Amino acid sequence: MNAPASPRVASLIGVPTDIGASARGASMGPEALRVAGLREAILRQGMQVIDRGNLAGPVNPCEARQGGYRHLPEVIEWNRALHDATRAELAAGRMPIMLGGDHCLGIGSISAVARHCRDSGRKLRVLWLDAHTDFNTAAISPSGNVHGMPLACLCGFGPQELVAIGGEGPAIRPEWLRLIGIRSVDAGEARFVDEQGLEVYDMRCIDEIGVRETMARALAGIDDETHLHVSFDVDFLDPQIAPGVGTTVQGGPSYREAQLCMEMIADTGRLGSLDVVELNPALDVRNQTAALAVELIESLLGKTTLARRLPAQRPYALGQAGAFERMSFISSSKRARSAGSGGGPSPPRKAPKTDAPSWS
Ligand SMILES: [Mn+2]
Repeated sequence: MNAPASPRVASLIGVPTDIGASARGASMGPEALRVAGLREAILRQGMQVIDRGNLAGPVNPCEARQGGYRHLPEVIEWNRALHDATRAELAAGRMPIMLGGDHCLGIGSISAVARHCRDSGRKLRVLWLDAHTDFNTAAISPSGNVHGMPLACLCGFGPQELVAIGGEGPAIRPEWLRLIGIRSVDAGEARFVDEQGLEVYDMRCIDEIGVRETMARALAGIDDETHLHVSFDVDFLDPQIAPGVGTTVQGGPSYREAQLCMEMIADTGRLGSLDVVELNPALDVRNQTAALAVELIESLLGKTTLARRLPAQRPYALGQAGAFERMSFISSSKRARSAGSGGGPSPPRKAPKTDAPSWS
């Protein structure tokens, strides 16, 4: 039995809070994404959009750490509201798109997605696009900010109210996670990531094998029974193209690398839910980071430059022949063209199917 593919109706859930962050301002993220044309971008991809407006919750009291956490009661309240809102959209067969807000909100959205998958017998794969691993606990976090802890909480390491937000026990298992774009990890956190065996594709990995191979590996094993959740922290992107975030880290994916990432995710046809978090309009320049996030979301939902004829099966059927071959053909014919400079037209050259890209 084939599970239905990606839902065709998206529900926008604004969560205007920076309760888990150090810098203020991510609370303005939902409106910045709307102003940048998110709804229109989704409509262009042939989907319907329901904008649920913004959830309500406590203000940010800007207090110091207490018992290991900053603002834990408020973090719990916001995440409970988001959990319930996300569940309702999933139950109605729609694709919840959470407009953050800081990344502590991944607890509410992903716990709801995990619960939905449990109840409907689906597998879950979570792609965590981020400069940071967000795998701190109160014991090892330097700051106590919960936006550095959501993955640990989801995997069972955190305060009970967050760990069990979606029912008893941890929401997810570490082996369902793929972390991509990582380039800033606290020392204790790095040890914990290693202990728990998280599958991390850091920037060095991307430098060495390229985005295409990285994504092929991160998406491997996804099938028709998989619900794919993308948690897109805008600080994943290089700060040169995305200055509007509170925790910029040099050396992130470029514009084209980020686009390829999104396009390859779209090609799976399995996207079921999405978070867009940590966009901070107070630090942005003329809303450019919001506009870029919207562009990338459009690619994630299937925008392509040309009509692509991909195999009916999952196109990046990861490891199978097909789309990768075609891409090799494109890149090798481009090389053939650029190599043919100088006198006269270059001889026609048919790229061999087996012409492998240079990084493989
Ligand atoms: Mn994050």
